[in-house]
Amino acid sequence: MTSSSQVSSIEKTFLNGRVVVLVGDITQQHVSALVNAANWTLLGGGGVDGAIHRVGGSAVLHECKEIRRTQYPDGLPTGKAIATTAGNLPADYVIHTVGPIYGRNPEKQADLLADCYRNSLELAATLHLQSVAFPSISTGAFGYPRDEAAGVGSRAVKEFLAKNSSVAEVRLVFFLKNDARVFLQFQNFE
Ligand code: AR6
Repeated sequence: MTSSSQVSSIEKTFLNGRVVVLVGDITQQHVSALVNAANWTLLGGGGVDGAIHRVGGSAVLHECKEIRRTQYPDGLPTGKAIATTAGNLPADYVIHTVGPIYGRNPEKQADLLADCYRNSLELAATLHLQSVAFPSISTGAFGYPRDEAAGVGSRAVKEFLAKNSSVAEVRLVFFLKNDARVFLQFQNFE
């Protein structure tokens, strides 16, 4: 039985259905890859990160630790993306990316947020993945205003899809209906 909080409601689609905006829980999305709004440690945290590790289980954390040890001993830089197993999540992979903390580097924060979307999608394409679900990166603990993040994120997704034909669906998942509403007001898809 699915509880009402687990039901995803589609709010709108763009780009001939390749972009789907919905209200739901990122950990309930049946897709090739879920994107995690991680931090540089890759060792978990609150918000999306906490939920993904909680549902994904120890396999996700184990791979994150291995990636830290072998590839990023100093942590994953902001804007970069790496992939791990999805453990018990209903996806094949988790793509972990680190969004910018709003206000810390004002001249670069929009580019860094765009990098998160671009690099996650490029990694998904390299892995031959069909569908990718994103949370609204940086708009929780990292404080990025939802209106600004909507413009930056949607532009980056649109630019990627214009030059890529292998990723069939990008899902943009918002926890609250009002967050999706703000996104739809400020998106750059149309
Ligand atoms: N499904 C979909 N969206 C969610 C969920 C969920 N289960 N939970 C929260 N959101 P945040 P950030 C929304 O804080 O701002 C962590 O501690 C939430 O409403 O998860 O990039 C990490 O370890 C918000 O709009 O990510 C980092 O230290 C959005 O997801 C730091 O927080 C992102 O909120 C990253 O902060």
